[in-house]
Amino acid sequence: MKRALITGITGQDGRHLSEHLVHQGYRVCGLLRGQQNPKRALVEREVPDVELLDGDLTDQVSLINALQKSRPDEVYNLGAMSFVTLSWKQSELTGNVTGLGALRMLEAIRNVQGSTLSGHTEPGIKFYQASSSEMFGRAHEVPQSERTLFHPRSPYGVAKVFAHYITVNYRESYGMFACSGILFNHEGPRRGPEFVTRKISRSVARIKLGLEDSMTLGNIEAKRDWGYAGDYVKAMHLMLQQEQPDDYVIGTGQSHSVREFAEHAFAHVGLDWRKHVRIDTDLLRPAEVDLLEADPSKARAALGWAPEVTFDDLVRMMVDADLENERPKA
Ligand code: NAP
Ligand code: F7E
Repeated sequence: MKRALITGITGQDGRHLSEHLVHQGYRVCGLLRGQQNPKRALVEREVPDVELLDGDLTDQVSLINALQKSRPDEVYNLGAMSFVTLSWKQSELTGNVTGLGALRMLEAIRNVQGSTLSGHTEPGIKFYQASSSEMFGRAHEVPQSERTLFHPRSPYGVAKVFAHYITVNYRESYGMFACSGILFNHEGPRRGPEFVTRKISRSVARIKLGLEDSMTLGNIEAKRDWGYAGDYVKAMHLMLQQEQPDDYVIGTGQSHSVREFAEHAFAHVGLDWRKHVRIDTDLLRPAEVDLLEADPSKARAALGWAPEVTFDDLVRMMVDADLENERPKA
């Protein structure tokens, strides 16, 4: 039985990935931070087979302990301060968790494998780093591939660039089986309500149910390549099953604006978005990422990966799930 350790187990991807790995026959451990993490119960309910271990990406010893307890074949580093807006307000924390957290985990792996600073490690524990399309930021070309220059536009994007390159560097310096998945936006009913797609699907449901009348948005012209999280975690797993470690762009190859997402979501319940959406300039970011669109051809060819859920399916899935969540319980 293969074993995996996942950081960020309480997040959207952690819950999808753990489900996928349990289904593949893995024994899965997840790193849980804090004394009374409010999301513990959620993870225990959704993926009861996962064993939760205490630890925090800002605490190196806790990572070593978690590795010693879980003895994983594969480590998936999904833990991060992942909300771009908050990264301007808590830039140091973002650098520490999202950037240095990856380095701490790589060093923890070297520590438990008994490596020396100069010598190459045996490619024992495989490592996956959750890199992000936010690294492309003010994109130098459209679509973006593994060869596109990085130009991050937020403290979050900058921290992810550090984590990405330290992963590449540990692969090259120590021969570690370390991969980075450069994932474009992926969403679904488990998406945190602070992100724009879930903010919209939740508001649409509440407006349809008569619980609210309007919602606010910031820059509705921003374009993203949105896919479904359940499809994307399969790519993470596939990367660690290859002969050689490498980096891959994962996305759909199609982009849509926030305006289009809202239009589709309101239309799905028979409403006109223009009657319910107000623009709030306080929601604009100090520096915006205008257009992200993936070129996932390498992943398609090398991993045989392709997304299954379309943009329309995704919008419908999220709105339907929120109609169910928000419906007053009898
Ligand atoms: P998410 O829902 O925001 O989850 C983030 C996870 O990180 C949570 O489990 C959180 O735990 C954990 N975390 C935060 N601070 C931590 C710390 N100090 N130590 C350990 N864990 C900590 O994010 P997601 O959407 O699942 O994304 C997963 C990863 O992929 C993240 O690294 C994200 O930056 C990256 N990514 C996401 C996307 C996307 O579109 N979703 C695209 C590209 C890359 P708590 O619940 O305890 O806060
Ligand atoms: O914003 C615009 C906003 O916060 C998308 C994270 O998972 O994906 C995510 O980062 C766009 C931006 O996601 C609102 O200005 C308009 O242009 O949903 P978001 P994100 O910033 O793209 C990447 C790949 C990650 O790696 C990150 O971890 O929508 N927007 N109005 C708004 N955004 C929010 N949140 N709220 C609004 O009201």
